[in-house]
Amino acid sequence: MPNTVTEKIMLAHVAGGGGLPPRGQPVAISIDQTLTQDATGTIAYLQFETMGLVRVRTKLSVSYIDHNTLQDDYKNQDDHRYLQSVAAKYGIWFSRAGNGICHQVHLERFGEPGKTLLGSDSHTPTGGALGMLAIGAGGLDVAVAMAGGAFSLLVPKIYGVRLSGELRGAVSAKDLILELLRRETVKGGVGAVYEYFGPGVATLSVPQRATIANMGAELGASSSVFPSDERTKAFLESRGRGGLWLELKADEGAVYDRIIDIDLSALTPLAACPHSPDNVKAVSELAGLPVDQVAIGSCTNSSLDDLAAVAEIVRGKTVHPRVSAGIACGSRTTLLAASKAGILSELIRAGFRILESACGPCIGMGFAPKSGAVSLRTFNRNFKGRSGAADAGVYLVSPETAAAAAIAGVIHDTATLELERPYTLPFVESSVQFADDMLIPPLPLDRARHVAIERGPNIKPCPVPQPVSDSASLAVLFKGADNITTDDIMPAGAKVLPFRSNIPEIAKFVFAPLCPGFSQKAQEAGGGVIVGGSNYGQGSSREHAALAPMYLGVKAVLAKSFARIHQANLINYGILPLTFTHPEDYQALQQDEMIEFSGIHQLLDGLTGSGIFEITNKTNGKKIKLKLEADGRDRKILRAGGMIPWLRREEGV
Ligand code: MIC
Ligand code: SF4
Repeated sequence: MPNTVTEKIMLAHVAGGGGLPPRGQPVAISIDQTLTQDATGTIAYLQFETMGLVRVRTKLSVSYIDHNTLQDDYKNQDDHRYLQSVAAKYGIWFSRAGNGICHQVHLERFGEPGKTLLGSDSHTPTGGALGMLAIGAGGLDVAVAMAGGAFSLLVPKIYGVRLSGELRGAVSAKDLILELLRRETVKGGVGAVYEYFGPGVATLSVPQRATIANMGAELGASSSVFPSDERTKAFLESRGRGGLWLELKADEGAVYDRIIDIDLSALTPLAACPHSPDNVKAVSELAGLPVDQVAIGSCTNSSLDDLAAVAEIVRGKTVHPRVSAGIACGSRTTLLAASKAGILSELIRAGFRILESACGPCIGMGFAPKSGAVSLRTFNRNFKGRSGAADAGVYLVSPETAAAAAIAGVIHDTATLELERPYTLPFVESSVQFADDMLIPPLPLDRARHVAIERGPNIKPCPVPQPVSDSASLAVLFKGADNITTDDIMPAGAKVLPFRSNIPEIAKFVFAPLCPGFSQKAQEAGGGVIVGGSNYGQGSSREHAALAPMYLGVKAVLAKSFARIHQANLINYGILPLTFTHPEDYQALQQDEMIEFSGIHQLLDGLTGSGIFEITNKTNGKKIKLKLEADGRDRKILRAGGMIPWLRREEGV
């Protein structure tokens, strides 16, 4: 039977062997590699520690420091030391602060065609650029994978993206993914993998593919996958890893659930306007809009190719006086290569502020724009307030569009720019050298055993959920609209991120942007439920968006639909994910109303039932039909009170 690349990789990883179930059915796959970063890693490793192993059981696990690098007191550095000691003790590679953004470094240094990668970060699918099946998940799922457990998911639908033609002038890979976001929206990819094929694929370099695979996360997709071809081989060879290459392409006649055609030659420069990555407009429509800030970098657009494009556009010119421009290289390897190729000096000369190789402004860690700013960023998310300025308007654009605006001081129609690809790339590529000095390899077991874990005072044990009770009377603590992000539920930024290892403290910020006082209200009410619209929990993989509400007593989320990673996180922390079977019930149910649940245990024990049950709105006596979004395994996890109590019961962990 002909297979897609995604199916080939999944088939080779079905836990316990056997065939791949039909699309939409549950499957467990073995995980070759894991990655964590410092903002999600502390909880992941605190959970891993409770599993009592002496070493990770994956082929490769890497712990990156890239998010919490703004160290305005001891907390973040304490987290870094904790992570470094955990890595040393359990056989994990450690990427020190300054070495770069996890996805960029992983692509350059560890990515491998045909392998599975599970990462506690939603942009883990960046690895799909190399023909891997790379999936983002909550930290607890990654901890389980590090302990040798399989990863459970529903076999995804596969959307084939057939590329033809070639990118022209200043049009870049970013414009391709923005075009897809324009067509598909932020929920278009839920339950699916986007797999790229067709003659246009060979025209895209691995860094360009990485931009596309990275931002596939914004489509709500489980992953994005490219074939592994001659371009993949060339990339791996340029990084001294050519021996890992293997060819991977879809079989003739492979079945896609849908085919989306994109002619690369017909694309034009695009921008995602405030405050959603799918609010896409043509750059030509925005031309002339004054710009206050330009930020280049993030795991989406910080390759050498991207920096070379920027240098080409700003060569001999100066950043406009109205614009504050900053650049953060994706990795130290890239930064060194950019320096060697003269790209960095051109950027410094033009007036760019050089930020460290880390997530930085992408997650509100410094370089916040001015109030009411128009900020052009080459990043992947422009949710309201994420930049650190609540009233700033963030536009997501390509490095080419960002660079042109930095010089002009207004959005410039990049379609009119005369640019010859591939810029200075042949020279740049040949000058790439590995900068491995900031990567610490795993210690041998005999030395690892003696490592003591360093635990700063801000690192608190992870709270464990209480098993769901059979019946309850609960208040609707908050009702939100469609597309509530995990940034809305559990904001990030320089003030909040240092509490990622301290749940009681971080819980004080739950829903802070949308519902100030939520935390106190939830605790005073003795817990309750949250009501959301469709695609509830889109965006970041942060399990804190489930863990902190759980700590505050949230027992269920009632929504029109859920984003995949967040739904799994809710289950892992014992919170019921429930969908409305009638959309009008969502409209009718109001904040602060009381609802009555009963028969929950029977529902969870009925492992194969439809999951449909009724609750009563106590305020008006109305019945509401809900569906529990959980398969047999998930129901067992919920019945046990979450993943950790379930693992203890099942595996004696
Ligand atoms: C993000 O881009 O939102 C983050 C910060 O990288 C998150 C992870 C986190 O919240 O720590 C993600 O994408 O999963
Ligand atoms: Fe870091 Fe931003 Fe990428 Fe998240 S999206 S990993 S914050 S650079």
